[in-house]
Amino acid sequence: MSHDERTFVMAKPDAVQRGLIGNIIGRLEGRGLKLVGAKFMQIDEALAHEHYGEHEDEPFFDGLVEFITSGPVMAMVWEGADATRQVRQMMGTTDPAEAAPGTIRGDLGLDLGQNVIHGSDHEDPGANEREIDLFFDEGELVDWEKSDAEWVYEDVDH
Ligand code: IDP
Ligand code: MG
Repeated sequence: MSHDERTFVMAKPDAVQRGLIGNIIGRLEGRGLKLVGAKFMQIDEALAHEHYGEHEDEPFFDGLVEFITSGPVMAMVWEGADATRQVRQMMGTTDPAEAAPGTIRGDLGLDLGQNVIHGSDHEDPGANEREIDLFFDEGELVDWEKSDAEWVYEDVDH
């Protein structure tokens, strides 16, 4: 399996306000994933509508846009084997009240409307690349060799 799949991850405004950016980054780093882009930013209305366009007909859409634009977020791109699906597993289910202990939402949240983290949907092919393109210019992503790759992946030579 290739080790260079990229996925879009975001610490949502509640995570930023609650001082959980480091906790989230620490979990992803600890897993062996590689950070290749990061941007502390404020999402405006237009970007919120584009990012969550698939939900525009949902009753919760206006509240979702209000929440995601309510304060800064930490937008990130993480790389690794099966990264999109693996991050989704680490996030837990959408509703933190139902998310398994040990997952990010299951450990750090209680409320569906403020569920700490976004990660690209692995069941929506191309969502990861689409979201990365929406939030990052090519020049903002960093190609680099992480020196522990041989200790994360068995098929990388020591
Ligand atoms: P996901 O973030 O786990 O992929 P989605 O179904 O794509 O979940 O929904 C996007 C976001 O919309 C959720 O993370 C959550 O913040 C919000 N959301 C989803 N369903 C509801 C709901 O029923 N009430 C309020 N907010 C919701
Ligand atoms: Mg989703």
